[in-house]
Amino acid sequence: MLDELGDWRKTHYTKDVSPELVGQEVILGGWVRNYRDLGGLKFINLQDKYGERQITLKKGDISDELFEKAKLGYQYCIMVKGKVKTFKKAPGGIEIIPSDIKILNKTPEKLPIDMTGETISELDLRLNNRPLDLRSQRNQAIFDIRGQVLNSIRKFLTERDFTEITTPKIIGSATEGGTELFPIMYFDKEAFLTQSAQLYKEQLSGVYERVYEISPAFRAEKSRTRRHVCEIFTLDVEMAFSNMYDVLTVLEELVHKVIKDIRENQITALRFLNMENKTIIPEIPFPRYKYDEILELIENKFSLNIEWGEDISTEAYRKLGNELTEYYYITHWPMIIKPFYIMHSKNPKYSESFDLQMGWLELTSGGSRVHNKDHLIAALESKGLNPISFKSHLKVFDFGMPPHAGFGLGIDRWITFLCGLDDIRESIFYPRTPDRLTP
Ligand code: AMO
Repeated sequence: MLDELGDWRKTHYTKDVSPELVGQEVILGGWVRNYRDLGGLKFINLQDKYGERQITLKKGDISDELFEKAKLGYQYCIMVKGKVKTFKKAPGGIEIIPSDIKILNKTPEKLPIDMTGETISELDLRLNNRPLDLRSQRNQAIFDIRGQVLNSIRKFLTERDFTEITTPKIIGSATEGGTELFPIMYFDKEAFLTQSAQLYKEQLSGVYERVYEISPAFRAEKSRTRRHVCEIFTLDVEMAFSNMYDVLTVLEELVHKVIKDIRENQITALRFLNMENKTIIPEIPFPRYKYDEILELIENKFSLNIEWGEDISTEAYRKLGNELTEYYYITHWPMIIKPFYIMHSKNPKYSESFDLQMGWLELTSGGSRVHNKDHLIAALESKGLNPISFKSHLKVFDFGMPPHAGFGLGIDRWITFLCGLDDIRESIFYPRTPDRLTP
């Protein structure tokens, strides 16, 4: 028999149970992180979204009926009414002496994954049981940092006159002309899931000047690596009356501020993930290397040959990451490997584009955009794309489109790095990969 919620409501979260409350009655609710039955003494570690508190049941001090009832299992959902007491040996120096407990839901005796914190179950198994897995302290730390990053980004950009936008995720034709699109049925027509907010953010920079969006994008890449997923979460930024150099400055200041905020507000999470010493507020400006310089370095240092105009291989990036261990920019990529909307440099072989790297990992790409309609049509054609398919986008460039520039930052990749994770899937509540569509 399970108890009903009835008129019980939480009076506090575990984090709010402070020494000032000693002697007072509180109602807490959450899950049993740990349960120890020592005969005449039982300890419950009750966890909620913020942390945990110890509930102590001593035979004789509480009613026999309650002592008997408190036979609990890992992750039972319970509520506890009780008095706050100081107890040096308890975590946080406080314990709760219960007067009543409600068992709101039970769990099987054997849970599918380890919830004791003693071992970490295998990732796929954890992902199969994700809502349970997310209650682990490790995941609480990861998602506290993820929440902090999103909050800090919003605050930073709002303070700098950026407007938050939201743009369609169902689109009629390819955004970037790539092949990595998921087709869907849109009533009786074919449509696609968007691969990027690119074209819409550009359009809206012609209205609100400085815009950003934090949203999912869909990449039908069959890449089974520890840094690729099919549903990504990106920060898209676009700035009118600006070029690549303005964007480089905003982006490095944003990275600097977000990491400062993490250090200030998430030290417990960082400690839990063993990232306190590794999370260093980076100095700005970040070093800037041109694509040609990077190619030279790769060739001279690692004797790896990359043809001019080719993308940098994973092997080369890995080696580069041993050499350049901080945040840095790679700018002026060859025009031939950049999308149609990227502006060329003075020397048209090169583009006004950049990637932000953290060691070997690419976190961001961006650049100055083409804002002249005729040039944009020519750029589409040079990439083998049909301007007719981009008719509605091109029309916007008849209406006084300002020069603009921007970037897209992969939030999941950044969280993976900031939390020191081995696999990007750990940074996402419900990751989507070529092999995973549930839960
Ligand atoms: P890009 O395609 O480089 O640029 O994407 C931007 C950033 O998103 C992340 N990312 C991914 N993360 C995980 N799994 C994937 N499959 C994946 N694909 C991309 C990376 C990458 O740097 N429209 C441009 C941005 C711009 O120019 O504003 C774009 O989408 O961290």
